[in-house]
Amino acid sequence: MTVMKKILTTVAVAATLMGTAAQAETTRIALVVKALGIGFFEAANKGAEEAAKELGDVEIIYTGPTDTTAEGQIEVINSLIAQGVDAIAISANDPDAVAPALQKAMDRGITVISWDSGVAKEGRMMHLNPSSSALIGNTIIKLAADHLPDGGDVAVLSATATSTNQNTWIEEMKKVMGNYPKVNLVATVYGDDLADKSYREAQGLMATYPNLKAIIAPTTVGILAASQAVTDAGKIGQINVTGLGLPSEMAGAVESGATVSFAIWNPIDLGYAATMLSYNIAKGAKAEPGASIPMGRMGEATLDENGEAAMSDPFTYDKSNIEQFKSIF
Ligand code: RAM
Repeated sequence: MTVMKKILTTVAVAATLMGTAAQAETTRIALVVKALGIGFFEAANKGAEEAAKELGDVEIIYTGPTDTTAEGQIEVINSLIAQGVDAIAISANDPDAVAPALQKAMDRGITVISWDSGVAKEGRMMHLNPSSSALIGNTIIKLAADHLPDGGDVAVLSATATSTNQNTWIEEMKKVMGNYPKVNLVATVYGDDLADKSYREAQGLMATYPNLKAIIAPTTVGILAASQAVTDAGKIGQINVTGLGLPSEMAGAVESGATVSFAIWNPIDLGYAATMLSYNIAKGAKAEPGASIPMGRMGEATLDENGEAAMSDPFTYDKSNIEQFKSIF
């Protein structure tokens, strides 16, 4: 090798090393969502970007499959492992199916947490619930029952049948149905967090249960589609659509009366908190029962015996406040 070539090679090697060093300083956190194109997760991503800006040395990789399947998420996880990200924060389409891929990620030293929709204990270091699951379950049935003084038939329009968060909330809701003896739960159907499938499922409910008085959709995609289906069927005032929605997406339904009221926590705060937790665990915070892990302006997450924590309480929106919130999330 000539002297010149040697110098050039040395420079190239040094540059590569420097490049690696510069890259290593940035913590890459992947926010894996149930599917792309869902407003709720886009709002959470805003919060993740806010946290990244505050932390300064963080890059957010916002990613997910095109539909709400575990298979799609497994592909995404495998590609993130190949990229060598520092942390994965996932809202899971199935608590068990994604666990082996996430275990592989943890074996490679990647920090893994779940948020919004949980992963089985062995597939993550901690899980961040938006709020107490019991409180959410109580809230969704109360929202329906409060407007049914004489009781009547209600049905649930959920996301996917394997979605951890919706299944937990529905279970919690069923535990307190006894408090509403005149309210009958006639069916639970699944719109898979797809607008068109949710719309058709809402139409199916109206056709099958002519006395239906309320549709409870504990999903932002489902509630929006159901309010549209009720509106198109000319059933505003007859069937109240409620559950969990985004003020920005539900303002029209509240105005028309298709939805009297609905609830949600702040999805921006949730994405922010999940990012802060991922970062702090990646930097050495121990995610173990009893631990309190800081989440920036959201305070601290204190982990219970299952390694779960809750962020804050849901808030109810109706005609009195929707205008104020519809431009925020
Ligand atoms: C949808 C998703 C998400 C859920 C919200 C309420 O956006 O299913 O997981 O938390 O609804």
